[in-house]
Amino acid sequence: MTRPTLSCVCLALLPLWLACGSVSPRDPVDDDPFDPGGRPGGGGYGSGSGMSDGPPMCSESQRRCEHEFSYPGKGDEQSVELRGDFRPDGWSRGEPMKWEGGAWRVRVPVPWQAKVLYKFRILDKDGKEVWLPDPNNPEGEPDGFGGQNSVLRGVTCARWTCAPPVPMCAGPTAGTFDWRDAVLYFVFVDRFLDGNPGNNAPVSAPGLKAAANWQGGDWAGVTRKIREGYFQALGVNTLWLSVPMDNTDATGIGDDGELYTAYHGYWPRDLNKTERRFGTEAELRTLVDEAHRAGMKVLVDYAMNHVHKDSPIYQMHRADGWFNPLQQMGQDCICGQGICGWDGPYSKTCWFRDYLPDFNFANADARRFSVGNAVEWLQRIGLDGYRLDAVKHIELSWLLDLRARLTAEVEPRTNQHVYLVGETFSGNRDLLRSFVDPCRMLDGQFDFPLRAEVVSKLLMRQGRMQDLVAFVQSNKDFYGSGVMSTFLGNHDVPRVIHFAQDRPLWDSAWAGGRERSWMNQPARVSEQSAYERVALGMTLLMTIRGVPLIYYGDEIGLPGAGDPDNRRFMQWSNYSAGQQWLLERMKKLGALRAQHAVFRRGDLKTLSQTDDTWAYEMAEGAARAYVVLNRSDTERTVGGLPAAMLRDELSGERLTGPEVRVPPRGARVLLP
Ligand SMILES: [Ca+2]
Ligand SMILES: [Ca+2]
Ligand SMILES: [Ca+2]
Repeated sequence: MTRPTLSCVCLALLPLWLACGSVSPRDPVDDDPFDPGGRPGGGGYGSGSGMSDGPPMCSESQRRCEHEFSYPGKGDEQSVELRGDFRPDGWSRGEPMKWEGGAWRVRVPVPWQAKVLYKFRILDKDGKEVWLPDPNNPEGEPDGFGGQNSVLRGVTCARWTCAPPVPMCAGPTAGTFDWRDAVLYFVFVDRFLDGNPGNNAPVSAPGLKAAANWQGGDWAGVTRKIREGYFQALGVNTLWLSVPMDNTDATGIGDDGELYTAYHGYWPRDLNKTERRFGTEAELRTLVDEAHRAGMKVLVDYAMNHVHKDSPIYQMHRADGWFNPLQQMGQDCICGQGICGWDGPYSKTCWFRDYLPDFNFANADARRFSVGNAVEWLQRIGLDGYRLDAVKHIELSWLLDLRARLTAEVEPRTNQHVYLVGETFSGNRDLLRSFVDPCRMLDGQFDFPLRAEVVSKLLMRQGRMQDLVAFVQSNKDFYGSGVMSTFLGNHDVPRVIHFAQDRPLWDSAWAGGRERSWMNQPARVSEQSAYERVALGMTLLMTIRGVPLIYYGDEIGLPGAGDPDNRRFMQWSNYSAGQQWLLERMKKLGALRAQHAVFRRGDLKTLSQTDDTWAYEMAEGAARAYVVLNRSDTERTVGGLPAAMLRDELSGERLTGPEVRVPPRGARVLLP
């Protein structure tokens, strides 16, 4: 989608409180092909009620005055933006300015008689970025990074507008927790730690193999690891738990012809109950409370697309339009079969399997039920957000409704933006981006396209490093105000360690690896070099923006081919030297990211690149950090760094720029 520039021409034509104030700089309403037409509420200033002669009625705290900001400039700048606290997310999301009458200008509503801090973010004609205070405003104060913010004070006006009485979405960077700071760990509950053998209940069925059966992991086990500080030691501050809702006891044939149980959580049955094999609802609450006490957030997987056919909600509504019929266009419409492709016209109405009835969210009652169920779980358990499964297979209205209800009902009570991260398993960045809009839809998605680039260029050593550099440069602002989750592995792709072997087990980063899921399964990797390459990939993800995701076990290079072999039970002891080394390196990277905001929020700039090496700077305000990656199997000397003494946080060595040596398959994380 294109990003319309905010133009305030409309101010002359409409009453102020209906005009530009409600339009955010990248509001996609007009050109979003997925937009169903209505805004679900929240979202901005000035959705006030009708016109009158005088100013509208509202308390002073809600009054807003139009104020024109201007920056003299030269007129040859690529762009100039206003940044500041004139709006809750105004520091992270700028207001584009327009060149008019010899200056860059923009009019925005500012709070009545309040102090407003602001700055201009300028991209000059060469694309260089600078942040400057207002040269025409003598009043400023230190910005905490060695520079100055400009200060605007006490603006009042005769014709004010009113901030909406409805709660406003502040976005993922505002609130008590800035989601850019999140580091995520995916606990695949059934396979993590068995904290209570008393709730184990594997299914017995002829032909059912252990890898497809329940294996005993539970919430008590996760809680134990929170108490032991396992996640915190990795720098993890957010957990993603597999689906907690009751799942069926039945077995079903998977798309590979094998018999499966619902150990993964994606066959929900009673949407009002927790899964007994994972523990009681009280145990889930204990887990969340313990996580919160430890300063961690908790997301759970929510599978909204379908239920299992045993589900009471399906039994009640199988014939009244709540579910798409299995028969469509004269065939059983199973996703991926015949006319019912995973993409295309039936992608939202097809059934994943013939025992997984597909919700029809075009039906308002079905949608209200399902969105209400998601809101209810969030509030009842005290969750901080959702990982939303299979986003491209549901009607967009579901997502719009969920976000609107979270903004209106949940966030005002928690003063915390609810993080929604979606799964859209695709390399199509435009498709991924079409769902990313933190105040209307998703905060972010799992960055599958980035994963493919990192795995192929850093771990498999395909192509050239420059290809990865170009991709990351083009990707870093691609999703606008979205906060994407970056990752190397998850439960749908082969274990990352095998892509990093001296001879990778597959020749494409997109390989599913399922030909080895049930036979010829890979053993634990012995070569140290593979662990070093995984660490190299994680060094990149842990030193650039995004929410890095660690898939359980990847911190020790757990082996496994495609689904379900990539979901082996977690290994808690008897680490090999390579595993132990990787675990220690992951802790180091986690600590560095936690200590230095520049990695989480900074801007990336490439300093040098060759076929095998890459040096980049991360900068935020006055803070600087430098990262150098070497994917080759020989030591390399890499240039482009500052000619100064730098400390390598990974090795503890002191090095002097502008050139530094980097070990084979190694990295430097340098601080001044
Ligand atoms: Ca158990
Ligand atoms: Ca169950
Ligand atoms: Ca669907």
